[in-house]
Amino acid sequence: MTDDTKDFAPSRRQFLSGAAAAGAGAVAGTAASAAGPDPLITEKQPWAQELGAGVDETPYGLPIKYESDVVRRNVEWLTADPISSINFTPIHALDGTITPQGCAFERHHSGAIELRKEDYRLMINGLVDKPLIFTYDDLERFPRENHVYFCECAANTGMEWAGAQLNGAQFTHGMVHNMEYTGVTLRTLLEEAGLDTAGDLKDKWVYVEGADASSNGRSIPMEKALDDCLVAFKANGEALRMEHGYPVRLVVPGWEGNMWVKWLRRIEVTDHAVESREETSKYTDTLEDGTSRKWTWAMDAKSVITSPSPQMPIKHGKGPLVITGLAWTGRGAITRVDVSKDGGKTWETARLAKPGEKMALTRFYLDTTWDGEEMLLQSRAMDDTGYVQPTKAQLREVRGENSIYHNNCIQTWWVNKDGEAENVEVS
Ligand SMILES: Nc1nc2c(c(=O)[nH]1)N[C@H]1C(S)=C(S)[C@@H](COP(=O)(O)O)O[C@H]1N2
Ligand SMILES: [Mo]
Repeated sequence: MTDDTKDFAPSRRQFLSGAAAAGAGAVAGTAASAAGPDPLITEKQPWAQELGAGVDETPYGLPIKYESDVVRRNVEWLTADPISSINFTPIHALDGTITPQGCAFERHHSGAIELRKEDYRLMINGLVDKPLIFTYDDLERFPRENHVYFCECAANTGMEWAGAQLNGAQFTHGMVHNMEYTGVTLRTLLEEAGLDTAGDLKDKWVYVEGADASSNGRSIPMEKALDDCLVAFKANGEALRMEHGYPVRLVVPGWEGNMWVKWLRRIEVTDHAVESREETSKYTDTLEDGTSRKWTWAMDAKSVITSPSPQMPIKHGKGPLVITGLAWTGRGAITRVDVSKDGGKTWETARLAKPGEKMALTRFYLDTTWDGEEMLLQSRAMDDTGYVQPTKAQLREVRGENSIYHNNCIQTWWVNKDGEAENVEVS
């Protein structure tokens, strides 16, 4: 122990336990005595000698500049132009489950529009007794609910049908976000428009449209519309961002993102599915036998390891390692996630940060020790319907080689001895 460190010397008790633990390889820190003088400990740093920023400098805070790489990213070759396109949530760099709006993926068919609350109108028409038009202020006068839900684009992981394509969980799995929504139930508004929700609603549908040029019209069976759909105007406590549908979007828990109509302008009650572009030529799955499956609404159970992953290499060498990731299911709640280090030969059950919640992201951790050897990392989710996330081979048996959407297969990251990870496929 030098004079430099004397002010910061650990107590004898701390020193002993620290040293013992380090010897056993169980802690990730360095015993203070062994480290030698560390200027960050021993020397007074500039930030302790100067004044910081005043409270008037940042009326609305952004992430600190050192986190400037934690941003949405797009893949240029995916779409012809950025107006009808997609970008990806940096899930590799996030933790917990809530996605900040500022980095939650965007998917637009004709760009994000600026629509003032004053100019906002929502019409309910069709097979209702009392067609109605709501202003934004009107919506705020109905009883509100709060729910956390994930929203996943059906095209998430779609590129991977062709084999391992994109190097990063952000790009393979980042068309998903998870927010706490505040809104009025769709049931409340339909009842206000005179829909007899106790009557015969078999074969009834709602057709929902947005105010943007694409309109993104979708048909939703009445049973789902009355079950848990929300007409939402807040996300994570604040107004929706423009790109997520400000001022009002539809939330369709557990079902494919395309149905979550943004800038919601019209809800028509019908006695048939409209069979719009978005539910016929798009978002439909071609199967192994060449036929196309008509509707695939609920997103099946899925998971991905977010770290380590290609954008999150292991930097610390062997010893304690936290493997973490996200799991979700559109059919209920996640009950269990297993992690494999050997490409699916053996599995260990991960720890769920919290019990899985319905139609929301679940964070899992495997607190483990890395021996410094190569790993083929995989995660496998299970939900409360008993469903187990399939391998890519199992999915291909049903779906053939011609699929784009609804790829919920097990993802593999190959981690080399340097701790770098790469997207690979194991058979
Ligand atoms: N009005 C409108 N709603 C829309 C879209 C759109 O282009 N216009 N895109 C849909 C698609 S394909 C998805 S995956 C989700 C994405 O929601 P986000 O941009 O908030 O992530 O919005 C859906 N709702
Ligand atoms: Mo989508």
